[in-house]
Amino acid sequence: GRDVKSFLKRNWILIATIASVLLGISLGLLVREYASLSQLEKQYFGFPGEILMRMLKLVILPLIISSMITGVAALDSEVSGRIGLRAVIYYFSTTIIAVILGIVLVTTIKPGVSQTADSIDRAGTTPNVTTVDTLLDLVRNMFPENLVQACFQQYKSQRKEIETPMGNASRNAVTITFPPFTTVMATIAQNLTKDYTLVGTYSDGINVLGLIVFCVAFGLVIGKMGERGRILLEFFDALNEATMRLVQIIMCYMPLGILFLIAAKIIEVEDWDIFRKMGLYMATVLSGLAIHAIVFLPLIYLALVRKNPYTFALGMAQALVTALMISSSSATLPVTFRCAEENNRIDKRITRFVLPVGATINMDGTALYEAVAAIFIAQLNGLDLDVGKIVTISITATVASIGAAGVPNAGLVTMVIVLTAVGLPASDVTLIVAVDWLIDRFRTMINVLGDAYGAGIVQKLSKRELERMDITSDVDVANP
Ligand code: DAS
Repeated sequence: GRDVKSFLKRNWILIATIASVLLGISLGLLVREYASLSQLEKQYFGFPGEILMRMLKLVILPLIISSMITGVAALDSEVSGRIGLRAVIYYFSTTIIAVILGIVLVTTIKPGVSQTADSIDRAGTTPNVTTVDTLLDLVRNMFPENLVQACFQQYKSQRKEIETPMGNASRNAVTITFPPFTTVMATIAQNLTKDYTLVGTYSDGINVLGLIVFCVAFGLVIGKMGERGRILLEFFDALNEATMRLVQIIMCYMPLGILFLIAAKIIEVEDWDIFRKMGLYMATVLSGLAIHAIVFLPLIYLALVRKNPYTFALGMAQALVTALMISSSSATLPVTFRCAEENNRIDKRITRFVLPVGATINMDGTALYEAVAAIFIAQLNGLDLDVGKIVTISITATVASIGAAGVPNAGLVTMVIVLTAVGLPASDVTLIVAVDWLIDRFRTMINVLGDAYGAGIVQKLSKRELERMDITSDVDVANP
């Protein structure tokens, strides 16, 4: 009756999106079966999907700037320090849990033992990345030389200018890039494009971490400027509201965009029998992600927030489906904001502060995947890992997931760091490239889910501070 109508009114975008995923998959299979499209026609097919990616990419910059600045300024520095600390502790502990879960599964299921490395046809060639350079770049990019560079990190590493051929898939990519890995991704793209088009255009990648560092500093400063600061705050708050209205419009277009995005992907994939060879490896990663999402994250949420974790996850459904379709936590961020604030009623002073940071450094799905894939490759090489190597993998998988950008295939890129840390040939990353386009979707979904639970948990743990601020603050900027 009436409540069905109101349910449909509230959730029509989610229902339409899920329907369009199913439609897109069947459309893609039909086209594969009955129509042989030229390479160019395949690209045209994906065009509506490319427009969706561009729309989401477009709003990221105003969204991160306005949410981070107002989010930090709305909290006084001591409170934001405490909230930030809670968020970082949550990120670190859930990532460690995900890594341990991955290691337990891959050493139990042993997907790489029954095969050898040469039983799997490799895609592409070895990326040449050094950990030291990456780490140095990581620190350098936290302090961009100017705001323009912070926002539009022209694709060049401090070491050398690398030209990046634009792959077909790169047109669908999100260019929210974490430059050190831009460097690495471009290196890989340079080597892999002939067999495996690595997504990611670099001309206007946004250095998200540099932007976040700037916005936190800027937010803290204007938070202390009294009346004059308030004018700026009102501006950025209005910017945030305008951006979120834009997001609402983009979400109306989403079902159509997603339909063609997934259909084009289905059409584009050539090698399907790779799934047979990599079946056990994929089952290990996917079951790890499922257990983390269905057991561990909900348990932590239930223990700390004392509310039904699955109702919370249901509220995030639109963001989870989006992450599954576009493999990018950063580009899903606008939807993550809307679901967290509208459906799960999380306080804007929390979401604006923790969601952008979470989307950049909190990647449970990626960490689990890095651990599983590294040990899978060790098994393929007949290398049995002692405890020391397992511990090294746990640490580097955690670091690699923090360093990975919220862009497609970032986790594949940072895999090189984990492999080289345990003496495995970096070239073995090419053993898992062929199925990464599918695994990436699922780990991105778990990354987003982990960020969302994090916002809910940090809000609960910060209840006292928020209530005290509500009593004291006259005009509450973040939640008008
Ligand atoms: N696709 C990345 C993300 O957006 C995750 C990954 O590549 O591991 O979170």
